[in-house]
Amino acid sequence: MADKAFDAVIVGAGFSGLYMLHRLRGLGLTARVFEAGDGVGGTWYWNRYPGARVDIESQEYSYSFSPELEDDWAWTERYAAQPELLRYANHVADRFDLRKDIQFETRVTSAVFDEAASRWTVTTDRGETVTGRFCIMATGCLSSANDPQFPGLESFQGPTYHTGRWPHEGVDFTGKRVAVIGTGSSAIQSIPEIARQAARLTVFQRTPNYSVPAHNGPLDPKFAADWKANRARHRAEQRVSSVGFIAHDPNDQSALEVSDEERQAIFEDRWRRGGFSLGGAFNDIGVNMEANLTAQKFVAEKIREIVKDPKTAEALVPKTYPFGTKRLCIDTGYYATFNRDNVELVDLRETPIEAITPAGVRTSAKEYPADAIVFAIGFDAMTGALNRIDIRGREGKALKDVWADGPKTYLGLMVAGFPNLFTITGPGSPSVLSNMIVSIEQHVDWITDCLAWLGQRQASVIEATPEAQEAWVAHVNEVADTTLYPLANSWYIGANVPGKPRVFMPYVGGVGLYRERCDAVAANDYEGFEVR
Ligand code: FAD
Ligand code: N01
Repeated sequence: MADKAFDAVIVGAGFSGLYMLHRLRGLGLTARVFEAGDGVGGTWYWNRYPGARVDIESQEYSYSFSPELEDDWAWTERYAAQPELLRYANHVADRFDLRKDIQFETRVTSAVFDEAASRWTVTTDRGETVTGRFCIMATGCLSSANDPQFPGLESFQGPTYHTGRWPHEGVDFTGKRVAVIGTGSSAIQSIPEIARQAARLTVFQRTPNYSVPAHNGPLDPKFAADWKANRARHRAEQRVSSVGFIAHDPNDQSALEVSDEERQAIFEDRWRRGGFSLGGAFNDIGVNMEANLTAQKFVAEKIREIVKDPKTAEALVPKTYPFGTKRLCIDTGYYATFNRDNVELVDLRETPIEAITPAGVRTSAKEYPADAIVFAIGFDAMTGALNRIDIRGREGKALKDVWADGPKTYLGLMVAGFPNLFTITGPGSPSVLSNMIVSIEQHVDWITDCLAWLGQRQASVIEATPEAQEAWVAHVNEVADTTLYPLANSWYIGANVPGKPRVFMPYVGGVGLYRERCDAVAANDYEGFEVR
């Protein structure tokens, strides 16, 4: 790869980077993609822990930009597992001949805007430097794993794993005593699988999560046929929906306007359907605490029904934040796993972890022996991957300094002071509150249209104005404050990373409304942006 000056440099080869590259090629632009991993797929490349799979039904969680691609790919399960998703990402890379512009095993360490040349200089950990007129961050919202910070960690004698950096060759826990720390989505998916294999599993829980059964299984051929026959309509529905997928099936009734029996029947129906449809049961669960309490109570009863030991069941019932204000977990047999003789739950609210010891995990009550430890402790979400790159805009200002009090963007797409730098699914966009593939496609399409428009006008620089950015940030906060989301200590608000500023990062306004807003900005000659 001799050419070192590109129209665009893209960082990341997950679903965002792959589609971005494809669209830029369509514009006739040159691009280089840098990817830290040695393959494509992003999330599905890194998160190879047992049980990893989508929480949105496979057809919905797939690209829509190419009918031919949709025609020649058939999902095997209702919720595709990580290996199938990784195969899909590789299939896309091959089908559109994307690999030749992707440089793997290369981490971008800095991106610096040269004001005189209006170009980004991008440096990698291999010591090479390239330039691009545009720099597009496809670095992912959940790609920088939180490093475990427990005292004594280095003394542990056995292997340790982070769910977000799982060994490619897999891990055999047969006959082993395993400790899992964390009870978020990654833990909830992996715990039932590890429990089946390990001799003994100890789960260390700091905060219980709401989890709903996936009812996963082989893809129903009737469902697949319906999807195919009505695909155009389903795709259109996704794009205008609030969350980017239709299985959510929002019911426009208040939880408080129906009788207790009717409410129970609606919840039961959605529990039977599985997945996120429970979140769509009523229109006020996310905004009205009284309505939310009905959902909290419903799930709590389910947990008490499933888990036989009352003390364990009680510990698994979330009590400190409203239902749905952390991303709902979608599981296969999670709660029932605690009925197994070889599984124990340790409630860290009662007995916190004091240290990792050479032989296991010590809480304030006792030491739990372990041969291996799995850290399912999540990610420095939304800003982590960006802040780990030294990104410098006008006057050499560093993005992490500009964001010291929390991220500020215009539409989640650009940052004032950082011309020609785009963030795919950046903070301030619906991203993690949605079916991310739908949000990714929308951002990539918007950026592509924007670059085409700049080309037509022979303009070379686009930059968010500080005023438009302030107004957008105010809007994002205003909308979040009308909901119950800010009441949870979630990663949406940065609460999971010690010292991270507490700012509600994603845009709660909904995928459809957000799309309208972005389209209106573009139609209005990129209102809120300065173009030269
Ligand atoms: P990623 O897939 O995270 O890809 C970003 C890539 O950028 C990575 O490969 C990374 O190595 C690379 N990168 C980052 N920084 C650098 C750098 N400095 N230099 C070079 N390369 C870099 N979303 C859903 O909508 N539904 C789901 O069911 C769902 N399940 C998920 C399950 C897990 C376990 C996780 C962690 C996330 C899940 N998500 C889900 C969110 C998921 O991240 C998105 O759906 C989607 O895959 C994001 O694609 P992306 O390309 O934007 O980012
Ligand atoms: O991470 P998390 P994740 N000591 O941050 C605990 C997507 N995803 O990797 O809640 C003890 O949710 C922490 O406790 P607390 C999805 O968007 C989707 O599971 O901070 N415990 C929590 O229990 C998801 O939301 C799927 O008190 C510590 C857990 O670790 C996002 O990725 C699957 C701790 C971390 O949970 C992140 O999920 C996987 C400490 N020091 C991921 N630090 C699907 O189902 C943290 N914890 C598709």
